[in-house]
Amino acid sequence: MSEIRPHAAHWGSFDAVVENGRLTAARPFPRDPHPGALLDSVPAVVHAECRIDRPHIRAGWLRGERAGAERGDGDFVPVEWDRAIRLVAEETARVRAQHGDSSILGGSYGWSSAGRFHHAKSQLQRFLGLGGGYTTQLTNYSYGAGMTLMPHIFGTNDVLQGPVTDWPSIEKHTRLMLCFGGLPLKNALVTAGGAGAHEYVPWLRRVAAAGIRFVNISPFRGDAPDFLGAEWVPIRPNTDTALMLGMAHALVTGGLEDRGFLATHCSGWNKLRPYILGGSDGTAKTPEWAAGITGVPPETIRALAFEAARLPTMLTATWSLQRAEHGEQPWWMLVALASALGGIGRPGEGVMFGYGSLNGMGTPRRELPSVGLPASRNPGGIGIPVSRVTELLERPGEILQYNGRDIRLPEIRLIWWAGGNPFHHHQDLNRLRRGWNRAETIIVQEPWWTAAARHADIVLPATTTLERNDIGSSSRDRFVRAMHQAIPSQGQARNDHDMLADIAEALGFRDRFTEGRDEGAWLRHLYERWRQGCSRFGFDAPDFDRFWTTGHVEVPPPEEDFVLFADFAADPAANPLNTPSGKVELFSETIAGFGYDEIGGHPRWQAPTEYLGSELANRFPLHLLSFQPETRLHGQLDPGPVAAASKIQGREPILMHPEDAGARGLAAGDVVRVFNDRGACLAGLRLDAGLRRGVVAMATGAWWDPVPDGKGLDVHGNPNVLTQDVGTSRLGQGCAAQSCLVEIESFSAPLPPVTVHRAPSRRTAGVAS
Ligand SMILES: Nc1nc2c(c(=O)[nH]1)N[C@H]1C(S)=C(S)[C@@H](COP(=O)(O)OP(=O)(O)OC[C@H]3O[C@@H](n4cnc5c(=O)[nH]c(N)nc54)[C@H](O)[C@@H]3O)O[C@H]1N2
Ligand SMILES: Nc1nc2c(c(=O)[nH]1)N[C@H]1C(S)=C(S)[C@@H](COP(=O)(O)OP(=O)(O)OC[C@H]3O[C@@H](n4cnc5c(=O)[nH]c(N)nc54)[C@H](O)[C@@H]3O)O[C@H]1N2
Ligand SMILES: [Mo]
Repeated sequence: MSEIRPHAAHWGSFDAVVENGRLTAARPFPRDPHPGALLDSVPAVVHAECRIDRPHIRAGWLRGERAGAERGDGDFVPVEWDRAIRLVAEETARVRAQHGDSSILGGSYGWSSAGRFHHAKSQLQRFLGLGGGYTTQLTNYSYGAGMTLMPHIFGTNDVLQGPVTDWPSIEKHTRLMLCFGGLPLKNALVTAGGAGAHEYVPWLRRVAAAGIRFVNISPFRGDAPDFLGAEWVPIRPNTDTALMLGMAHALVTGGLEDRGFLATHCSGWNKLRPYILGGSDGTAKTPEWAAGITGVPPETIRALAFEAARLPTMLTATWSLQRAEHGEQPWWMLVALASALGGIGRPGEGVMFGYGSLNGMGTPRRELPSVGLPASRNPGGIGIPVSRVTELLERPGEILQYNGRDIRLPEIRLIWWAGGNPFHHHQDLNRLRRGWNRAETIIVQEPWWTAAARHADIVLPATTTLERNDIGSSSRDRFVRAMHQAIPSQGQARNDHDMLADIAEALGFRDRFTEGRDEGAWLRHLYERWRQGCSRFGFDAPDFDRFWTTGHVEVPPPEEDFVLFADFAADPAANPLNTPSGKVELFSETIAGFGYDEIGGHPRWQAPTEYLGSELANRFPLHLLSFQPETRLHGQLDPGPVAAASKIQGREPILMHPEDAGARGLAAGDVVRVFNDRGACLAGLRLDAGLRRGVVAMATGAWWDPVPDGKGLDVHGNPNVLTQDVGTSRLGQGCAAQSCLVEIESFSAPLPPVTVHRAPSRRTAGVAS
């Protein structure tokens, strides 16, 4: 007899099919118009061999090896929950008392799971905030540079977080869509908080049928699905700013710029224009100049500019463009280009970031709150930009500059992570590991033996969403989903909330943490808060009991198309932007005033230290893109069958142009060694003529599996052993993962096995408590 339970995940809503206490299938939510294949991985992953079955403590930590200890040798001692809770509470109290609250790093960045109550990162932050405070993390990996820049330029982050101008407006009004980074299908498999409906592909098909001309400006042809019929402009990675400048030059010299809009809606054109024409630095940013940098022919650059001036045009860039050294520049320059075209705030025109980056961007949505835990407080209050985590660990006491602020870096003694995987998300993992090992104690809450859990001292096994009740919700999705518990806790796993409540009890603040509610009472409470919030926006949601039995609430789509900045476009004096000038800032006095030499007052071309035009390309002649995986969500679902089916001899595939492979004597299906000065990994070679020559691409997310030989060869294929760990600039301090050069050679030694999907070896002998 099978039972069916409604459920939700970042990769889609589904009906959980349960037989004899085991999840046997995840059947797509019937209301989802385009469910994704990632659901096929769920049952195997929930019951995977690499689930953490009970609390574990690193044997060395129990022997007193703390700061400077090498982690990751797999030598763990299983312990009872009571003992784990006691040790964690004592250690937290000790560190707070001896070193202060800011010596605990608890930002705990990561996607956690769908389900807004049991959201692990929020639970941990609430716990650490109530306990006295902690060092937290600011911005994100996704668009950290962009989200720091855009408030200076547009006075808002709506242009990247949404609501962006929606697909119905594009369908009716756009004639040309220039897509930097394309409109990839793979990224729309997920929505943070739980995708009820995957509406991206249906909308893309509709806008394609409307006869819009699409241009995919990307090193990778595969960034646009065939049905768009997109023209492909293969550009060198990290050179988009130069292409945009070349287009702007063609507009200005052709007299095609919208002078009215530039005068009434923008500030700083008088400074940017001379830069484009060469008056301010002696170099005219002609299409010929841009061609030398981008590898795109000057005729193409000119034609793109003239077409964009002639047709109602939407400019868009994926978030990836700003995850690069000087990543602020292409986004700022795209805003400048849209300003020169004059379409900002007109239906179907202007500039938006990330239509192709996540399901739900551009989907029509009503302005409504989403379900969530109330924001927690952090009295300690120190925050560092998230992608500067290694620097934080490496140079305590020193200053980190960020967006006009000088942040003194605290000395971190205790690292605590729940719901994120730094050994997935961070760059230059060998360097991260050295910084990480400086901590005295590392606590990780995880359902699986990820690399982060393997590099912890105290490992607390968390349940998956299937083992608890919750509510799935995202502001980008029309469905709020009931997530019914489908199976019992696996092994001794516990909910993050419950384990933190017990630790809070040992520290004397259980009641403040739980507010006297259990899971059921919290869900009702959060739902009711949401329901009341909705009624203020004129939407009457059903009561909790009806919601819970129906399994979902559907929010009707809005009646009108949405156009971002429409009011501002219509009357900039009456509806100014929230910027110092009230206009779009093509020159920012604020940014110029920070005095950072790597970012000036207006967008400009700056060569990254690593790209195909830099000197380092003589030694490492291939530009590595590490994009989002089609087969999983970051590291999540990597042990599942969908990811396994794509691997080559168990290694993550790397895409390469056939001629680049031929020049190195490599063939499809080979296991190759990808390397630079920072590290090396193995990968399985896949040939793809749709990649620009000199560019290789590998998805993120294969679990880091370094051989313990001291040299750290990752045998599985995690691109973050290769990527560069620098901030985009001192303005954004975003992650610069896309600025990375490598070389590839054949790997002829016997293939080391991939063991990371098995539980680590462990000592069962107890150690006295
Ligand atoms: N090279 C390169 N690196 C990148 C990027 C790139 O483009 N290139 N992209 C970056 C981006 S945009 C992002 S957002 C990051 C993503 O980085 P992360 O968000 O850190 O990656 P995830 O693998 O989703 O990590 C979430 C972790 O939470 C765990 N988890 C799930 N449910 C629960 C739960 O209920 N309780 C607990 N305690 N844990 C749970 C999962 O098992 C998983 O290990 O990666 C970044 N890294
Ligand atoms: N299936 C799946 N979907 C996901 C995720 C996932 O893990 N799995 N992660 C989600 C998350 S957290 C985020 S933040 C978003 C990220 O969304 P994006 O940042 O948009 O995703 P990417 O796949 O890194 O990049 C999109 C494309 O940009 C191109 N590109 C890279 N560098 C350059 C460049 O310099 N110039 C140009 N013109 N193009 C370039 C690459 O070819 C790549 O395919 O994706 C989300 N969607
Ligand atoms: Mo992200």
